[in-house]
Amino acid sequence: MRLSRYFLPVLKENPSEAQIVSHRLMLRAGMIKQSSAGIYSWLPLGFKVLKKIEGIVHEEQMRAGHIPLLMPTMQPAELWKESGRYDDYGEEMLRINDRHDRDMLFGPTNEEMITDIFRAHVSSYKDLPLTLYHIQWKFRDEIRPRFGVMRGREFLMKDGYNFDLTKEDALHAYNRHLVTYLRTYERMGLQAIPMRADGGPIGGDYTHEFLVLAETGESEVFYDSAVTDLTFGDREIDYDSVEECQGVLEEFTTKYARTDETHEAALFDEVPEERRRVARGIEVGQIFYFGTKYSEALGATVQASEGKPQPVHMGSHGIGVSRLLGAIIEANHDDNGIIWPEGVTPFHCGIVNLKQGDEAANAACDDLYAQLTAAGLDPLYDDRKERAGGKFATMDLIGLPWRITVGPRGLKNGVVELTSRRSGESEELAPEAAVAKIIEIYKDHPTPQGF
Ligand code: 5CA
Repeated sequence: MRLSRYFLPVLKENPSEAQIVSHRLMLRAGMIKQSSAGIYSWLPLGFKVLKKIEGIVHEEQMRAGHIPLLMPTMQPAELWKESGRYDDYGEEMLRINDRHDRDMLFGPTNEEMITDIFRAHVSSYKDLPLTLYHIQWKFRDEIRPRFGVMRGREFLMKDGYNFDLTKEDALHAYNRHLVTYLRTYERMGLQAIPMRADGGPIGGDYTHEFLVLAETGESEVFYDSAVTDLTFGDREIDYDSVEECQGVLEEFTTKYARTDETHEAALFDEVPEERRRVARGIEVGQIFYFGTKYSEALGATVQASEGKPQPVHMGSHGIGVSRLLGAIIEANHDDNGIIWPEGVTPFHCGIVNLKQGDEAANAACDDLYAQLTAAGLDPLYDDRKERAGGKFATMDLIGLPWRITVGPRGLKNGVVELTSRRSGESEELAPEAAVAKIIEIYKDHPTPQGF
């Protein structure tokens, strides 16, 4: 993309309404525009990152054998009356009447609807295990929408639902989700720690939240600092193996790590004092096992090999897709702007032409652009007639992890400059060598093609 032809409405001033850094930077970098409280338009740069995050979530879900589908945002009230949650859900649910005066609602989550799909089409144990998921907009009429996309009213969520014959099978699905989540967040450059939590309006007493540590997080958390040493890394895992998934769950959840809802001071005191941490975190996902709560209420049963039909065991598993942008920025920024991890960056690399119009500089930039594009990468070429300082400031603000700077003086010596946004370090090298290095870097960060 050439910046002169792109739509990147960056703001020079700090927007006064933003209280936390990620919100401020998303507004300043021209990623989002508020439409009303807690509801945002996703401008091209924000949309691009959102799609990258979605892509990683899809890849990791499908890797584990989970099946994507798409349910509507609007739901009929009847389903929620069947489960009993229509009244329970309270004012967070946006209720709407259609022209025939039918009660509808904008879905805050989809347990009822997916159970309805299941009961309509599945009746044999042979169709199990089954995990279906979608990535769809949700609406929760939060009393205090704030911090930009972090606590929105309309927000994008991945929600997945497992259907299993037995509790044991459903717990395997739970563990499998935990593994997929660890991989997912690490690919986004995040450490998200699973912590024992509370079921809330979804239900169930067996649930973990995934928390990214950040001072601006809304949750208070208590943990053994040894959990922060754990990484999933690039290990291969057999998602069908009960032992392997259980092993990962034990590795990542045995040490003390809880949100304030489930915190137990006596247990926490057993952690060696120097490892006890009380901090704040951003909840970027939650997994639940709630057994037959919805299947019983809605009559989602399967016929086992013998005996009468029995309600299936279920769980649901959410990732805050749009919230993740805020969480990633909270964890990756400096005074000059965002620092995208390679896995989710909107463009792989910036190209800054220090002297737009100079024949040699223009030709070198065009060439770099062509080579990177031919390698399947997505560069952003700042081809505007602007001062170098302004171009650098924009690149730093929008946070592309790598920048190639091209100027007539360097070209005379056959070199361009390659700069890391994170370390600030630069090296001079031949244009082809810079391209080769960028290609090499992104080999380790396969990202779905962007928009
Ligand atoms: N049905 C279950 C799991 S599929 C569910 O709804 N879980 S949840 O309530 O925990 O939401 C899943 C994730 O969505 C949360 O972990 C959080 O990351 C994100 N989320 C929840 N509310 C908001 C909100 N108001 N704004 C942005 N993200 C949100």
